[in-house]
Amino acid sequence: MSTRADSLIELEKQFGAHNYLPLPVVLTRGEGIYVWDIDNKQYIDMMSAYSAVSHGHCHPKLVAALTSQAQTLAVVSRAFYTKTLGQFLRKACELTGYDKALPMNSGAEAVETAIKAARKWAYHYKGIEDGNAEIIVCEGNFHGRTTTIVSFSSDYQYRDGFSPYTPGFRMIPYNDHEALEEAINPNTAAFLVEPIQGEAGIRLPSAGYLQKCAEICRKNNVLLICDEIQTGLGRTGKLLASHHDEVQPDAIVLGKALGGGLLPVSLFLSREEVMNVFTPGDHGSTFGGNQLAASVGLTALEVLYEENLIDNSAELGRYFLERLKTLNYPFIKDIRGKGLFIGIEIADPKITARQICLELLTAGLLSKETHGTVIRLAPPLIITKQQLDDAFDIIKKVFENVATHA
Ligand code: IF1
Repeated sequence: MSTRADSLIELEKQFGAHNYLPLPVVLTRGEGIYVWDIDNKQYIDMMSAYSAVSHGHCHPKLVAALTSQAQTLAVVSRAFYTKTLGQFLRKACELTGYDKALPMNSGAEAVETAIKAARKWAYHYKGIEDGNAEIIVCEGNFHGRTTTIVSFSSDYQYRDGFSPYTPGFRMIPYNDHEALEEAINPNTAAFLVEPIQGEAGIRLPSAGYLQKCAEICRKNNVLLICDEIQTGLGRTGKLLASHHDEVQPDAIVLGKALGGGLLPVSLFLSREEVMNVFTPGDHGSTFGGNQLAASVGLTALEVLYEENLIDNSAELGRYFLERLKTLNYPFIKDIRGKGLFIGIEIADPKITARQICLELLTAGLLSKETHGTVIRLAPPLIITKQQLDDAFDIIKKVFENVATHA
């Protein structure tokens, strides 16, 4: 690594909180599926900022929307109406089949919005006594980092030291619809679930799991809320991962790619009855739904269809997964995924996923481990077959190397 890169890393370490352990590379430029570091070395980005960069880096149409909007009007707060917000929300509702949407910025804020909506809905419509509403969540969940959200994490590190925790959550195993049925009681407001668990290691539930959950929720008048922040907007080869099970949840949360890789833009979407629990002053955000975000969000949704990114994710995801499955090394336990959302699980305790990610980095490919054992591959959805073949060659070479040294 160059001394310039070294000194920038040191600078971040000196003045930044140590709440991350980044791979040792300083990125300075991005275009499409590629990024370049400060020494002008090129990488294929197979991580896409955890799916936030599904449209690719610095997409020209999105950058144009961003810059022209920035030069016209960016932020006025929700104390006033603007030109683009309504159009953005209409597009999001029409595409996903919901009546209404509430804009926030980060994913965690959209999840918080979902929690508030579910609770208020439960008090208004289910007649649950104030203070008693419960939300069922799954082991291995990841929904963000706020104090309330980490209160229902099953990951020790995400919670440790951040007590007291917000009550009102009940944990059940993932991919177990019977556990859901058993956990529901008269105080249950909602079931919050990821259609595919990302952080837990690209965990795919059995086919039909979400469908069964939807039936159980409907039967018990419990809201099914799907966190599509990472799995939504084409990542898994459908607009929403819930669609693989032909499920229309009562509500969803979107984020990440909704901001076109440029801005934090998130939404809570639901039916009229649920959204109507919010009245002026109940909930909001200074930046949520600002003109700049609305303009980029609207364009991000348009580009998804104009460039056929959802079908590309489905087709190339299938192709890439098949190719990856030809990699037979003893240190690989499992290769799984849907669309361009793929996890490679490492079996050998002597080889960490991070170590492989470091070697992939050296070989010119960005990826990210999760839970020490899974390498996450989630390239921009604009990637081509040829580019995936290039990525495959790098992965194969690195795996070959790891296998001979293991
Ligand atoms: C970090 C993981 C990914 C999410 C789902 C809500 C949020 C996220 C399903 C919150 C965020 C992130 C945040 C990022 C790492 C990352 C992550 F490894 F932690 F699990 F993507 F896989 N729901 N995911 O995945 O959205 O508030 O961050 O906008 O460093 O914490 P946010």
